[in-house]
Amino acid sequence: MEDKQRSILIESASRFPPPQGVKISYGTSGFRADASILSSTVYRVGILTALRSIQTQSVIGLMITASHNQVSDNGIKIADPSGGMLTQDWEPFADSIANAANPEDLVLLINEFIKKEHIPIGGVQSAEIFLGRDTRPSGESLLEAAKQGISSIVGAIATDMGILTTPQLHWMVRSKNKGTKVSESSYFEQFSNSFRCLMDLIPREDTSSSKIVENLIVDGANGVGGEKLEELKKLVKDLVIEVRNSGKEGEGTLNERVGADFVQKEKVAPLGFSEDDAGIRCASLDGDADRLVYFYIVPNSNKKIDLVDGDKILSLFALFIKQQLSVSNKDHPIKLGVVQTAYANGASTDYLKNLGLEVVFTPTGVKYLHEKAAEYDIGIYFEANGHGTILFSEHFISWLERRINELASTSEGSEQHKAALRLLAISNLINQAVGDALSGLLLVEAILLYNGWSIQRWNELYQDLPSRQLKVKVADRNAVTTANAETVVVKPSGLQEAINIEFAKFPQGRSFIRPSGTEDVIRVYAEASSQEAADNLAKSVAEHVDRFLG
Ligand code: G16
Repeated sequence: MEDKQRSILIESASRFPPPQGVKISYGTSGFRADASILSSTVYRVGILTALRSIQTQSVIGLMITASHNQVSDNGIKIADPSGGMLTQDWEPFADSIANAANPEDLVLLINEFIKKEHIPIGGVQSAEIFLGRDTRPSGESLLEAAKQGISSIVGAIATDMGILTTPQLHWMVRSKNKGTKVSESSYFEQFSNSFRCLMDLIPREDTSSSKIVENLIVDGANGVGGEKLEELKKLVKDLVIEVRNSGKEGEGTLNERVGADFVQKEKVAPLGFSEDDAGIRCASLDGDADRLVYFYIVPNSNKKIDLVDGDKILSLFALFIKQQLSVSNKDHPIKLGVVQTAYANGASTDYLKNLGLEVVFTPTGVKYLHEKAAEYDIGIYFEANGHGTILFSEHFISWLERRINELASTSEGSEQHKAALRLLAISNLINQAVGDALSGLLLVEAILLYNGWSIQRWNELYQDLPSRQLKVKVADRNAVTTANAETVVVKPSGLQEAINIEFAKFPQGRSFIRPSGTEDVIRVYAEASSQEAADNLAKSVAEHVDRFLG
């Protein structure tokens, strides 16, 4: 590293001292902590993104968000050139620089890394980083720290894209690197146009179906998603969407008893919804709008909800795609795969397998699911918490385009031709960079309309096994290590045996634990044949966690 570059780094790093006595770790989707201790981490991630941009000669994204966490937290997600999450190979470097004790140590680590990775810094190389942030009050000052980190690498520039959802930023990074125009309005245009395109391929008699004419009500978690959905809905005339908890003055606090994480984990209606909404199709976004779940309030039930989670969204998508594939193509072998995690309800996995689909499992975190889904011609991944998308391989899209041309000349307007066009429309409607609640919502709505289904009909695809999730606060969550896609505890020894004894007591019992990668807790999941049994199983497993680690 040249002297000039070294002294710029030493000088700027001295303005962002790391917090004392705290170890910061790269978690499920980046760094996350109380916002008050994050400036040095954000500054250092700014440096990392500049190095990644130089190495790949592509635009990289840096998003300031703590997604579903409470408003006082913040965090960083990083988008790689493809628009996906930062390559896992760089996570150890991210961890080590985040924890370097002083500017000299930091420069030493950077120097070692650029040598190992052959990253030519300090010269003529340029780098560009797109910055985005959600609506958290701490976002503005943290963004400034990111800019300072980026500008401390010679030749790197930061482009502030403003307040965005996380998937918008990922989409912008992907689009820019593919050479297409990038702005927020081009994002809205792409998704609203693709939605219209899919709607035009829905048989007329079905669109006039009276089964789902009622409005859709969306809980925006008092975050950035509600605001963006208000924009998008102006371009999507076929849908009547009412946005609540959109984060406007007086509407409530970000993620506080609202949002997809709250609705999915607690299985209760968010604030702002009442018995008057019973039976109506409702959806919930999380704080940075990369998760989507649906629900409806059961009439006369004291606001009890039936949750239609990520597993059911996955099932709806998988069923529709499978149907369209079988109509559009009889002979060409297409590799269609489904990716889930241990949180997937056992009933959803059975349903998907019964459809004849290949179902594979990865640990929690879109970085794992996305990577696995990319191995298929069409890979559909969803976490039960509502984070997911559908990936179409370039190879498959080329084949599909050829097929559409062929059908256009032999049987234009036939059902076969339309089914192939529908698949192409889906590939443009569903965000290919990362799970996106807004694009996912448009696809759900189009499929429901196509099928003429109410949310209740959709929910009947299969019946969820009752489940319960709990959090346990422990002294050191990193004391737990797991294997087999997080279904088995390896450490501390003896804990898995204790869990096995518990779930053997309950019919259809299943339970696992894992350290959260976004909060300082151990998560417990349990499912069983009745709600009472699932609750009891979760409780006794939580007690074991507390006994081993409390
Ligand atoms: C992030 C990841 C998700 C993952 C979730 C789990 O979500 O992007 O893939 O499911 O964390 O969190 P934990 O490790 O705490 O269970 P988000 O929406 O918070 O960014």
